[in-house]
Amino acid sequence: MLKLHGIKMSNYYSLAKAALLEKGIDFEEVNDPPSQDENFLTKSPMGKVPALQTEEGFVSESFAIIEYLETIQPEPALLPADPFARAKCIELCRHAELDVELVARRCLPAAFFGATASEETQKSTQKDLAKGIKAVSRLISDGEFATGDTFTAADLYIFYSFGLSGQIAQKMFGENILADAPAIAGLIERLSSRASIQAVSA
Ligand SMILES: N[C@@H](CCC(=O)N[C@@H](CS)C(=O)NCC(=O)O)C(=O)O
Repeated sequence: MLKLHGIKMSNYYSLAKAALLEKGIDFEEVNDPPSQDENFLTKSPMGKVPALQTEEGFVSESFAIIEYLETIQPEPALLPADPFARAKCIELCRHAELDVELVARRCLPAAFFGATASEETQKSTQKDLAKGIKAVSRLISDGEFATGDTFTAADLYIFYSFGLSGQIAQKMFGENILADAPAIAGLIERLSSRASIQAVSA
């Protein structure tokens, strides 16, 4: 059986867990915190979670995990079959992670762990975050889900990237990152009642 290694407070672990639940694949959870220990690095070379343990070995990086799950169990699909629609879905996943979540993370140690973020870091984070949010706003559909009328991996990336980023921005800048992004706010609201996401949050 597949084993998902990581910690429940990680948004990427939550994302991978929600993907497994969406697929209806049996899996076990292994509480395994991020670490730079040699043993952990053999599972996840950057020492990050999640890592998925398969019969053939470990896979790190949430998107690689989703791709793997999609291949071993194509239905229900988390990535569209049509090549262009698939590329657009992945484009949205990447922008949510790289241009929203990773930008906000620059201030994560200051927001939650008592570190200091320089004025310059705070300014560039706020500026780049606004840019990333606009990019996601431009790309999301006006349908029920991020890419249209079907739930995809893009919904997972948006839900879990914006969740953490919103908390960081609120703490650091007293800012609601969704104030000028009503379509994303509406999507996240709808997604929060999705069974897989509710099960992960429980
Ligand atoms: N790009 C990675 C990001 C994973 C990630 O950043 N995980 C965080 C927890 S949410 C982590 O393990 N951080 C520990 C560290 O950075 O050393 C993915 O998609 O899986």
